[in-house]
Amino acid sequence: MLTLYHHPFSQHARRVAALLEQADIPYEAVPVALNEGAHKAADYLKINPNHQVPTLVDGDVKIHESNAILRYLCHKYSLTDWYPEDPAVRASVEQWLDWNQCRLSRSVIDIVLNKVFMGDDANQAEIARGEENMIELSAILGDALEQHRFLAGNSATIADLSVASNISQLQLADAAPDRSSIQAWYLRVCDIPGFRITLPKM
Ligand SMILES: N[C@@H](CCC(=O)N[C@@H](CS)C(=O)NCC(=O)O)C(=O)O
Repeated sequence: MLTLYHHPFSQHARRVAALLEQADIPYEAVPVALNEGAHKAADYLKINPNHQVPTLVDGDVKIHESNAILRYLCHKYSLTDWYPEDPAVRASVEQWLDWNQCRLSRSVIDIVLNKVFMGDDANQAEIARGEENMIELSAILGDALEQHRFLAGNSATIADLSVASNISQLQLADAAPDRSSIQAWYLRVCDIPGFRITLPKM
C-alpha cells in the first residue's frame, strides 16, 4: 500500500492526491500537521529531509517533490493518458510541470502564504512582487490555453493537475487569474472527479 504524507492546504500534495484518486490507486493518506511543526519532527525528517509535504512512500521507495511523484505514479501504473508517450506531447507536459515549479509556484507562495496564512506577519513586499509577476504569468498561461482545451493538447495530463492545483491555491487568496481561457480550463479540470474531491475546504 502506498502512503501519501500530505496536508489539505498544500497544493503540492493535492496534485498527487488528485492523480491517486482519479486513477483509483489505493493509498493511505497521512496528514502532517504543518501548523504544529510536525514536518520538522525527527521522525518526519527521516522520511523527507526537506521538511515538506508531499512525500510518497512505496515500500522501500521514498519520493519527495510533487511532480516527481506524479511521474513515478504514471510510470508505475502505466498511466499513459496522464503522461503521454508521444515525444512532442511528453515534452509539452514536462515543460508545464517545470514551468509550474520554476515560475508559477514562487508567485503563488508570495501571494497565498502572506495573504491567507501569515496574519499580522504578512510580508506586503512579497505580496506586491507576487501580484506583479502574476501579470506576466497569467498572460503566458492564458495565451497557451487559447490554443488547446488542456495544457498539452485536448486531453488532461498531469501538467493540468499540477498547474491547476496552484490556481486553486490562488483562489484561497481571491487572486486566481481572471483571463477567460484560464477560467474555462480551470472549470474543465474541476470536472475531473479526482481533482475536485481534493480541493481545499476553507
Ligand atoms: N517543490 C516541492 C514543494 C513542496 C512544498 O513547498 N510544500 C510545502 C506545503 S505546500 C511545505 O511542506 N512547506 C513546509 C516547509 O517548507 O517547511 C514539491 O513540489 O513537492
